[in-house]
Amino acid sequence: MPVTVTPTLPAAGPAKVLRLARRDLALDGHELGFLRETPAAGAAPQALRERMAEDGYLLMRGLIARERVEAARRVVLEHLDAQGQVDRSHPLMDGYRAEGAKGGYFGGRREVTHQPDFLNAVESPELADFWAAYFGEAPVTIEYKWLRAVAGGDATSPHYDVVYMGRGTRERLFTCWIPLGDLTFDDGPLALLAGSHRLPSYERIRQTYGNADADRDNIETFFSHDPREIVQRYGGQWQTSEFRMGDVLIFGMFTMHGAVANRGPRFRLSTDVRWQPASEPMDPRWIGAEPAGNYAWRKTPTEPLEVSRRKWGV
Ligand SMILES: O=C(O)CCC(=O)C(=O)O
Repeated sequence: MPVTVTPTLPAAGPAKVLRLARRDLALDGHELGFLRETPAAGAAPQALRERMAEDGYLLMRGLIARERVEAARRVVLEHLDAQGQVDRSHPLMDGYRAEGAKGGYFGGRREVTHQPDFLNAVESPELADFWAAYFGEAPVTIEYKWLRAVAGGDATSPHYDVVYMGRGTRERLFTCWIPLGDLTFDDGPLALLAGSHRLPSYERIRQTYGNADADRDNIETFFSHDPREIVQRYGGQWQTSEFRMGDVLIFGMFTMHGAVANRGPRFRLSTDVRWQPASEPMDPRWIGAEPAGNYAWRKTPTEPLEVSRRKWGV
């Protein structure tokens, strides 16, 4: 029997339908609802830790100064523009795609991610202060930055981050998903599966898939391409939101997440940056100026998802 989490209910009116990974879901508060917000100002660290334990995420509105995020957005758009990917019949900062533009994954591309204006946002004092308070000790951020310019096409399928970066601390490493633009639902925001980090119905998934390692096991790394299949079998609720620059969505390594498809004409720009206590072990694959990253993953044919799931019995 799937265990449910407290559903978040939508405003009255017809439900919008969003494409999450490869499945259309109604944003009606059943399989898909709204992320719960946490005020960025004034929350006590203990209350934040409790909410993280309960929800598996914190949606912090306006945590980073908007101007910093705008400057980081400009860095990324200038890079895309130099590649001819931006439709310059609109202002650059509007981020419209040129015809045929595919966007791209720019993780680890230091000529973009280590521009001062980019680092000023993703390693901002606001974030450093937040993490120092949250951990109650000095924080550190992983030097490698994940960066995406998402055009149309398939959106990120559901997964746990731990399969990519689980060789250091697993319990005190957190992802900050930072939209580098104001995002409507049509721009393709992130979605999280509330409950996947703690519901007993997910225990076997955490014990099997959650102990997989992209490099050691060379698995596909996604858990499913179908968000409905997961909630129907295991419970919980997908949750998403629209975003403004400065908002940060924070979650742990065992919170299942994926993305809503970008159905608009603009790029969905976002970065994922990771923070942890400086005292805890770091995954060696991601540290230093030239990290190995997922060095073995996909170097040979990956194990198909169906095979992995059969082995795990989930
Ligand atoms: O932005 C996306 O589409 C995926 C991001 C993600 O998987 C992450 O932040 O770990």
